[in-house]
Amino acid sequence: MKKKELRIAIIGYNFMGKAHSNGWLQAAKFFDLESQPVLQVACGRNEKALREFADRWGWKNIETDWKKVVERDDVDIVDVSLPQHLHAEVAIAAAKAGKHIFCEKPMALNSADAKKMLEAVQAAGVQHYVNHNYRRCPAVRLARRLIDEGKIGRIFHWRGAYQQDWIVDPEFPLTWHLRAETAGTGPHGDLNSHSVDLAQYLVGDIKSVSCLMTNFIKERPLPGEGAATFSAGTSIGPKEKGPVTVEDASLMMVEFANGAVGSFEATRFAPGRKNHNTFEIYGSEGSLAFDFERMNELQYFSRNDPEYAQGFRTILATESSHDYVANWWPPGHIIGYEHGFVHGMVDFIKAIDEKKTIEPNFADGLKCIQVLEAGVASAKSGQRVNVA
Ligand code: SOE
Repeated sequence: MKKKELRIAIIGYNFMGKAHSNGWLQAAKFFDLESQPVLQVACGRNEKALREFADRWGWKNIETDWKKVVERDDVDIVDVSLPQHLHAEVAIAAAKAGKHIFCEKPMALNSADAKKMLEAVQAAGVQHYVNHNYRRCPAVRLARRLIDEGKIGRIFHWRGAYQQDWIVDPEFPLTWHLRAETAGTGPHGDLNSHSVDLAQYLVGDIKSVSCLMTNFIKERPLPGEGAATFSAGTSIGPKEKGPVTVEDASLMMVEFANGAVGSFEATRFAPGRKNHNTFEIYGSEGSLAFDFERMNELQYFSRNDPEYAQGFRTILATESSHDYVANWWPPGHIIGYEHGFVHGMVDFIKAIDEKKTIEPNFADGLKCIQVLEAGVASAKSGQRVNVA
């Protein structure tokens, strides 16, 4: 029997465009889905680059005007793979046109936009998702399972650090990531948004924030044509420079509603740290530690092991009893970065088919933005700030 189709329009075709295209394609190949995702239309401004992208990934049509795309009758899902300053306008228009929305992170530039996005999807009754892909690593899901089973007990501490090194070179150009009008903030929004999402998922809501931000490189060369993508490397722009208007590092301390305390460190100035998204959780019964650069593993310490045998153990989360794994490879045949995206797409399609809520959705995304915004306010005022 021919499956029902869910036709996707992707807006944006750079790094995330690739990761998302692959995700939609793999989802239907490895997982049993009621509906068949169809790569219906790809949208972007540069027609030549868009055509190449669409041909490579198998998008059936191309369109250079996103406003036309969200209105199309042959589209069910709008995949917002754009920089964050464009999320609100596109997502709200897509919701008004009755489309389900798969949105890249961070959800929006600020909580006012995030609220409008949430209201729009609620009014339209469509599915909505913020793509915090790290939540969908089997090892992270295992962390949540151990917490839910009481193995960690009462949580005392969250310690998150998300470090990269791709802008250490002062000649790295002033791409959109480094300008407040397009990125909002620097690693605080780009990286801490992931860490805050993970902390919300594993520990709970955050009540108050103290934050310190700093900027190491005040000016950078203006980017040349085509420099708008995330990549390590040196400047390809002319000698002219412009001001960096986002922070280069953000350090936050938080209090969770359940009484736990936490710290978050986000930087792109940590040489050798490529995508070092890490967390540690310490509780009354045990501890957990995760490092995305070893994403198939979870470190677990149990105070309930006999004392003579206590120590951190490394669990390779590749058994079929670990979330998502049964659909991939046999134990020990590890998975990678792209799988978090595939799992997001699988759960999103299931949420549409089964009319169930998926998390993190726009309500979770709004909470995350509110925490980040409290961080910005705290860094400005030098005071601890309560989360709205
Ligand atoms: C760049 O810092 C980046 O691509 C982030 O934007 C992603 O969210 C993160 O997963 C990897 O690094």
